[in-house]
Amino acid sequence: MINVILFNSIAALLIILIIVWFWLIKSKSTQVQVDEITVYVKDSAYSPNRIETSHSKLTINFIREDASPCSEYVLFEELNVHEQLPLNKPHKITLTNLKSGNYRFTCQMGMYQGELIVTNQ
Ligand SMILES: [Cu+2]
Repeated sequence: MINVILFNSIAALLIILIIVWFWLIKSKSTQVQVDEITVYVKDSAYSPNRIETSHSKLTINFIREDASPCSEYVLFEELNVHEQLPLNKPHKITLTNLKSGNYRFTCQMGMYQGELIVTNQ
């Protein structure tokens, strides 16, 4: 009897862990199937802040709703991209020749943080 209860408890716990794990993974990253994605700059963060793509060319449509001067520029340091984001107006940045790797994108002072993950090889 005690074994049955123990077994059921472990089974229930495993199911909860699996659900939480998938839910957490899903909420963190956005897998891009098309070659364009919209990223909101608001509430002191990029949303989504983790973008995964298998493309070598990707257009990111930044929509900055955060008036903080801190969010005015977005930098992709490794890709040599440094662009000004207008307030409340979409601004597209097209990245080309993307190679497999992880690329960080940040505001000027690095308070806003995002990551672009390219897996095209
Ligand atoms: Cu900043």
